[in-house]
Amino acid sequence: QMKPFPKNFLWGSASAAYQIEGAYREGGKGLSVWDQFVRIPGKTFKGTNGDVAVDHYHRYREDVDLMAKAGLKAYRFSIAWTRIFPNGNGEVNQEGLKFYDDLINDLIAHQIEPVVTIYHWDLPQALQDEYQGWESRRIIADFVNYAKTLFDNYGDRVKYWVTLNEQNVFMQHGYSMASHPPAVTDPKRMYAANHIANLANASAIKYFHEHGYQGQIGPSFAYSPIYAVDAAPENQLAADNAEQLNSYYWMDMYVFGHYPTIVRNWQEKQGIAPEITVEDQALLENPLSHPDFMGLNYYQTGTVAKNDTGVGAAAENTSGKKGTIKESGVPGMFKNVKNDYLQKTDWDWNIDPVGLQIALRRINSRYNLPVLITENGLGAFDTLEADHEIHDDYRIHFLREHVKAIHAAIDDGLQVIGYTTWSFTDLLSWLNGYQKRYGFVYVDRDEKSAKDLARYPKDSFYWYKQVIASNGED
Ligand code: BGP
Repeated sequence: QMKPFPKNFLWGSASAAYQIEGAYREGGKGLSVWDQFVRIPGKTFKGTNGDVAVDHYHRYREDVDLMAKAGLKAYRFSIAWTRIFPNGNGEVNQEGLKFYDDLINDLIAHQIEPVVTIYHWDLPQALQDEYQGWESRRIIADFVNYAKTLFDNYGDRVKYWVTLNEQNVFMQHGYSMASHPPAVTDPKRMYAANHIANLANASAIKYFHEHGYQGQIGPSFAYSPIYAVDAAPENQLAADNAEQLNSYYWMDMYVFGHYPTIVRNWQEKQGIAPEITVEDQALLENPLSHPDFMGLNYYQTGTVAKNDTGVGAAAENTSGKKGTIKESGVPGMFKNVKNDYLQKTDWDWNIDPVGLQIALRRINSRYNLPVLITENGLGAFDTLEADHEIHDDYRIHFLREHVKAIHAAIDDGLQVIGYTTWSFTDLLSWLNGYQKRYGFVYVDRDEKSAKDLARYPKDSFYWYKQVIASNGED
């Protein structure tokens, strides 16, 4: 007999403002770095952007109705900073505040718990222009002021707050792979900006804890547990390098308030270590700055081998043509290799449900925090049949195996608060356009068949409804 899922388990789905809302110049919204970035030719798949996205801004009631039909207990969404503060700071935009106020009320009216992400990558362009965004310590006060505005306005109804979504991803893509704004390749700048993001994150959490708001707050981290390619000790060591560099570097800071020694040492040797002041240290080590839960975005695991040859960074597969990914790694530390035991998606992401159980175990044993799984899902090509059905058995299979892995972790005795899949409706994939679909609800963006962005529940929608109704027994 397995331990059951907790009674109040948050079964849900997730999204992010830029990927669903559209209405990029409506409601007094300011422009974000993404509004600008997508206009640079060649940056996204066929130049796709979120100007209209799936028009959730105008159709949120229809979307919330569908969530209620699926029986969702929770919905994770992000707030566009530029709707609240069009310039990142200064005057509050009442129309923006009202949009999320209405959305939150609508969710609550349908007994859906709002899980609110404060920052999901859409930095106000004004702050990038004014002081280079995350590269300036001035962002700390602006971020806290923005977060405080949300706590003050929605804190009576919102009990789960996510500070930063995937800091590791937006930093690495923005300052190392140059595939997200501000699209530079400079590890020194990356680690410096990342340190400032840590200070902003810690300051917002501390503010929340010090001011008596009810609820829980934490970051969402994109964690891909790492395997060694085999039992050779050098490869095992490389796996440890990768784990420290890719993941513990971020999660240790959130929870312990310091960076892992070996990464710090490695950075110092290359002259790319961020500057840490005595005040920073005090803030970061203050228990009030530490999260109440770890948000986990889990998609896949990685497998590595030693890297003496100096293989460096590579771009990711954004075409959906399987097998087009290039070799990559960090010279002297590890290189990413194929795992012969795992199948891959069309975008070359490893499919590994057991890896989710491993992720939950590693977070538990290193940090001993409850985990809210804030993202997990399968990006795939879907086919809309003539009768508007979508037979996504591959997605059902993928999610079912991951639900089993969560159940196994719960049976291990680990505390998992909820599971918000990526995503509820189809939405924009940052670099892969609209063809890479994740939703339970198909959104018809095909210009030939429909211009109206009609919503059609997929087979997985009805499957998930069952899972929720049976509290994970499926
Ligand atoms: C995460 C992001 C999401 C989402 C997801 C799927 O990194 O937090 O916003 O996009 O990945 O990724 P992709 O769209 O690249 O397939």
